[in-house]
Amino acid sequence: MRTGDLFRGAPAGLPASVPTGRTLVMGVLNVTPDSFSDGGAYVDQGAALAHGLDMVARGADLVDVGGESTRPGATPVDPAEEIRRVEPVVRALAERGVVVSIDTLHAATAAAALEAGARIVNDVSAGVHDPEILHVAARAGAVVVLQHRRGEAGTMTALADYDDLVPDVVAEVAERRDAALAAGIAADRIVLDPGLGFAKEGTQSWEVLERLEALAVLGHPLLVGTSRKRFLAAAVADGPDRTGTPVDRDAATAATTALLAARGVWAVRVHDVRPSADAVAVAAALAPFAGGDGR
Ligand code: PMM
Repeated sequence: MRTGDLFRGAPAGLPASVPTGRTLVMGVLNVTPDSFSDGGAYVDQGAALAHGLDMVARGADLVDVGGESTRPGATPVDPAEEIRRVEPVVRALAERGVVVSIDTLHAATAAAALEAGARIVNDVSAGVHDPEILHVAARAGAVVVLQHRRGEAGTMTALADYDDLVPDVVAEVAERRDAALAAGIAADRIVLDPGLGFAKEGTQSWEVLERLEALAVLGHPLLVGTSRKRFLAAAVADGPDRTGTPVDRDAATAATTALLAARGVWAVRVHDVRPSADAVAVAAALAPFAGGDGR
């Protein structure tokens, strides 16, 4: 059983095939030409499907399909184009039994993806960009990931000025959680995410990551995305001069997965699935011996 300081159970409403006794690995499938680390690799829908299935073979429990890059300064995508990119990929994965999450800001895209078989709505704006998305998710009984951010992709980098970082993030997420409840989303279908790298500078992401207990206190399972993010660069082999590429941060990403799994987060969102699946397995192998007398 999970007992880490961040453990708040698992959201209701997912298929029984989804494990509940350990941290889940959510594989990232960006069907976009411009995501920060893998943009362009899976624009072709056949290649996207193959990559999604490959991630499952490598240990992904969930696949998060996105058709619009959320990186700072990314060009917004029209929902019609976004649906064209993601809907066939969601449907094909869901038909093969994959539990799919749709990473979108748009109610229309969420609705199309849910109709195509997605079970989770992952909105990095937590319903700020398009409030109707919360109603769409509520009607479908979907699990909803509410992520912290401020502003939009084009403005968030300039909005990292907090009175008191961790309490401010928690209060802002709590507001979005309340909006989700008001829209009719059941409390046990809400997952919270601190939004590392979203309106946060490098050291702020590290601080929020260390102090996640403050977010877990709201009582919902947590999903955390560290994968390949710039804040990792300051600590790892690609160095504080940040000359490395996002892929150079995969080992650091897996290290964060091990720590987060030991603490009991519900899920981590990663690009390189296998090392994180192994990190979760390592944490799970240690878990039965936690709380020993130290000898
Ligand atoms: N990060 C990105 C995109 N979507 N969703 C959630 N819930 N949490 C995250 O940290 C997150 C996200 C960053 O972009 P990428 O898809 O290019 O990695």
